[in-house]
Amino acid sequence: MTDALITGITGQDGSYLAEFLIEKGYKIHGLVRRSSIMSRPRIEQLYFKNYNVNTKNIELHYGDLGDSSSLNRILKKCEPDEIYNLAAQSHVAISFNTPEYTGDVTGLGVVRLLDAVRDMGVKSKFYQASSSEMYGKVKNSPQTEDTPFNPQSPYACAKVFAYHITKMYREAYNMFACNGILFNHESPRRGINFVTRKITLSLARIKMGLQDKLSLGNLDAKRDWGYAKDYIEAMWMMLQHDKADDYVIAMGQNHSVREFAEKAAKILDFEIEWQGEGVKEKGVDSNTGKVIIEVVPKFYRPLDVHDLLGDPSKAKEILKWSPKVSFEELIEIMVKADLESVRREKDGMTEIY
Ligand code: NAP
Ligand code: G4F
Repeated sequence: MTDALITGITGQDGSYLAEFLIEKGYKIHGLVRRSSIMSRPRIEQLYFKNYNVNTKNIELHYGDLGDSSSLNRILKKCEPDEIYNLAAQSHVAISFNTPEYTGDVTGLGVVRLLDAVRDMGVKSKFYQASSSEMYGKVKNSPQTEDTPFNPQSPYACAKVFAYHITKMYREAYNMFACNGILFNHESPRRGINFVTRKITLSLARIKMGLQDKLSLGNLDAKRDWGYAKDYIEAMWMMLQHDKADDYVIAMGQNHSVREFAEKAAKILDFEIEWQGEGVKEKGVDSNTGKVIIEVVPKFYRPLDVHDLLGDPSKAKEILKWSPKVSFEELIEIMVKADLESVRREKDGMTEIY
């Protein structure tokens, strides 16, 4: 049996990856942090279905990327064949409020883990969750594995450090370590303060009469958005290849926040007509004349990344990876899941997904 350690197992990607690897017959070790509420909605169902005192197909271990001692202890106990480092303070806007913490966990956390692997002499393959955010104010478009980085946030600076230290450990210590440079990927499990999920959940709540307006920041930012379930497969593919390398994972097309909101609204039978400019801009539902989208300055960032577009040719050619879910299908999956969860919320049932 192959043992995999997933840091960030309680997050969007970690939860999908754990399901994917269990299906493949892996034993999963998940690193989890202590929190005051014992709630891990994204992995609860998977855990209770697969945890058994005898087989223990899934085991959770307390630790933190800020704590080397926990990383050493977990590696010693699990001796994983594959490590997927997905844990991070992953919110770009919040990284401006917590720059030092973000640098510590998202940046230094990676060298803590890599060095624990080196110290233990464990022969683990290592995946680092690198990000398109590293390209920042882009130098070339579309972005490939060779495009220079130009980070625009504490989060992106931390990810650039993590990218280089992963590459450096690969070269210096002959470790099988890969960077997946993933462009934005979304799902019904996306955190509700990322823009896509904020849009689909808020519009579903407006539709069901539980909310008046959706408040957004920069409507013109463009992202190359794909489906998280397609992207976690690419992580696994990188570690199955015979040579460790770095790969861009993207759809190869981008869209604005404005376009995402319009398409999500249409699925719910709203027709958005934009009126005004800048912070005065509003999205009016032309069927009812009601303002359902407003621009609120607090959602602007001190620096934003305006236009990301990935070129996944290398992953397509070498790993034979390709995405299955289109941009339009992704929006539909998210809107339908949120409408369903809001209906349950309205009926007084707890949301489970
Ligand atoms: P996410 O939903 O925010 O999940 C982050 C995970 O990291 C959670 O499980 C969180 O645990 C854990 N974590 C945070 N701080 C930690 C710490 N100090 N020690 C241990 N665990 C910690 O993120 P995601 O969207 O799944 O993304 C996964 C990874 O890919 C992240 O590294 C992210 O930066 C990167 N990435 C994401 C995208 C994207 O579009 N989703 C694109 C490129 C790269 P709690 O549940 O306890 O908070
Ligand atoms: O959804 P976002 O917060 O994602 P962002 O900043 O692109 O970061 C995500 O993708 C990265 C990959 O490139 C990951 F590395 C990172 O961990 C994370 O998963 O914002 C997308 C865009 C931004 O330009 C933002 O300014 O949407 C704009 N936006 C407009 N209004 C908003 C809002 N973003 C958020 N979160 N909330 C708003 O109200």
